[in-house]
Amino acid sequence: MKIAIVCYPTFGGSGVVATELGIGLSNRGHEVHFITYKQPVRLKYLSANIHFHEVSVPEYPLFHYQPYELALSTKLVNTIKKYSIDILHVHYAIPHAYAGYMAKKMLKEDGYDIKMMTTLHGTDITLVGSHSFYKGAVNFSINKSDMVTSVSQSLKEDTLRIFDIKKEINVIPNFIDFENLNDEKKDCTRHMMAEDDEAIITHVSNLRPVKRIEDVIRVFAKVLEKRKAKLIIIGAGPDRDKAVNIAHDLGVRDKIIFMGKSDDIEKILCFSDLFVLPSEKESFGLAALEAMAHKVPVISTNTGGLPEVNIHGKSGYLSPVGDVQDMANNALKILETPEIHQNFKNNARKRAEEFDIRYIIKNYEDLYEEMLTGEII
Ligand code: GMT
Repeated sequence: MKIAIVCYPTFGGSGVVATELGIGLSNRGHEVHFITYKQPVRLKYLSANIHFHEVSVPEYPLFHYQPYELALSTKLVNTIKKYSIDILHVHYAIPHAYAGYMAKKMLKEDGYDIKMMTTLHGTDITLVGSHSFYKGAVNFSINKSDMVTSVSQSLKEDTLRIFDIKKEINVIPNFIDFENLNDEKKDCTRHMMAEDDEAIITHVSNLRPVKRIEDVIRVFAKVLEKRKAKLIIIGAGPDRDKAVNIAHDLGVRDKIIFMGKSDDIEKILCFSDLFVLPSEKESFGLAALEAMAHKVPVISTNTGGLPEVNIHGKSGYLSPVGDVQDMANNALKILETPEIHQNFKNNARKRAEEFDIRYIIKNYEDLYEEMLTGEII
């Protein structure tokens, strides 16, 4: 099949999932065209089967906001026609489903019937999409998609509760490409980050309020009351300074390494002892799944889709949002006994293997086929 993928090219989870999916599809012989404003960060190489088409929006003094959706739908129409694309797959509803639908309508005028799948990722529904500024357009474009998927059961339920959706929502969870994980080959330079007797706790996110970065620091400070540890924070975002201030106030700043955005998350995860994700909302928690794939147990909240990924008492623990004492107790339960820690590490990896791309990708292929033929595979 020839598949056009629209996504955000940044470090966010939806862009990562879209890129890994495109790479996976190309490995299975499909021709994949990424259409977005920058080459996706996880897309390291292009090949005969993987193409990238840049959407540019020239500055014009009259525009206070550049009309990205307009440029995107025009680019979609041109690319879809030029390469005879079969499927348009947009990730993150805002504004991609809306721009995709415009492209679909324009193509229809020329007698070209493109099938469009929209994959909902989380904040496009729970945080941004539900805002009254966007809600009507998001509702409309989800209903106009030929196929809709969500990355967890919890997100499906949120979507049906928040919007007036007339379409079936298919749940296809996020995944890990274990073949390219290379976990054995990474140089695990633990000693550069911490002393041998210090536990390494890691957090990866875009440091937005929804991630509750202050809770990461508070949990860490409580762990430090009982044992030696280091905290590594990977990612950049608006709450970074707040996190630094809280760390100073709690007297733990010198035990925290802020790494900023990184392409080397795998290298850090390979020597991490624990991963902390205390989010307010989390439709899936790809960062947690990536940690688990590297045998890192997860201390998370029980919000959204996290219980569908992290199994309480097996791959980690779940706590109510904001309950830092419970999260710290759980962290210590795992870190204080080597046998328990080893058990959780093994369970985390085993659980992550259930999300192997080899099992998940077929679900997308079947739905593409269904859109094209009308037959349920
Ligand atoms: O919240 C983020 O870190 C970014 C955001 C995105 O769309 O890029 O993540 C959402 O999609 C991810 C991939 O499907 C999910 O794993 C995240 O749970 C989800 N974030 C939220 O729901 C807050």
